[in-house]
Amino acid sequence: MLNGKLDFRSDTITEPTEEMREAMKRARVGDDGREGDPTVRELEEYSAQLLGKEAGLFVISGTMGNLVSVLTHTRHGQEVILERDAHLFWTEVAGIAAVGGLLVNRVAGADGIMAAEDVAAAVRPAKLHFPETGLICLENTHNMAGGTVWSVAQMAAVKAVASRHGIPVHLDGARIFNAAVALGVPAKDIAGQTDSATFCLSKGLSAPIGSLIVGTRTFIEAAKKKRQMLGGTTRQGGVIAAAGLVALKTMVDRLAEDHALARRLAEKLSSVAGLEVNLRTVQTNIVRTKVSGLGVPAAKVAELLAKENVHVLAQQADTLRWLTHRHVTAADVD
Ligand code: TLP
Repeated sequence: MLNGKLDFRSDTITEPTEEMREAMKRARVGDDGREGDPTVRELEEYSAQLLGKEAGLFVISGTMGNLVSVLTHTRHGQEVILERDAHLFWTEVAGIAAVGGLLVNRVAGADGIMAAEDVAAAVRPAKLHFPETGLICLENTHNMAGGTVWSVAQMAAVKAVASRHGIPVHLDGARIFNAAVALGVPAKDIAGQTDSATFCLSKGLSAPIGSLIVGTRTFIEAAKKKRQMLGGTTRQGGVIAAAGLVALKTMVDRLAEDHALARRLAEKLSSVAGLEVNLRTVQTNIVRTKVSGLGVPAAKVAELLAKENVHVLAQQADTLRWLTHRHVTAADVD
């Protein structure tokens, strides 16, 4: 329950903890566009170390993190391979096409997971008429597939294809810590399969603002320039980075509770007549329910539920999305 609402729309609605608010108040700051902000730098270094990369870069959102990363890896006119239902394709306002001049090549995955051979088949052969494949993007966990998790081995198989062709791989790891908790591995094992990764502080981890890009030092230096171009350099960013450090140090392990609650929710919803729940894809904190059996569009169902103080997202015409997070309890689910 948050502000009197049963709000399952997204984990992005989570509010900063008291410890985060205290850390924000006390944060040491500087001008991050000049000599640097010490707290932003600490967050960047901590993130890089956590994900096993050389360097990190603070950005305002996951959308900016993905765009900056894609721009840094590619050149205008190249093609990017991504999964058919990638967040980068559906819900990032075509930034990579509009700003990056990139063509997208969508590969259909099973529950959001692309098979390495399908990725290999999508790589463009060197031919006069073809664009060059400039990048492969993965998403772990996969939002539209219902929070599904790529195993480290599945990612490694795609990375092997990419390496064979000399193509870099970027990870949209907005919810990488949900994936790590679900797999029971450190997040660096997941990020270790890609050249760069973006992850969010402001989803299940409850920080108010912010995402990180991690990669090699050279990559991050180039990414800094793209971030500046997009107007993303902060000044006294330490005020928000301080909350991000608390998020990484105190909020990761508890994601297991969100996963258990999602399972409980999915099982209960699956017994409701007219709803169809694919329990196989309930692997982290996302539950998708098809409402076709109710004979009304998802948007209408969401509207009616809101009247009962249950807030959900109509993610597709026939599908509702429910997310569990820190402000949802077992009693709320029941
Ligand atoms: N996802 C949001 C919405 O789609 C707005 C949500 O509620 O799930 N990658 C993935 C996989 C994401 O789920 C999101 C946000 C982003 C990138 C973008 O992050 P932000 O919202 O910080 O720009």
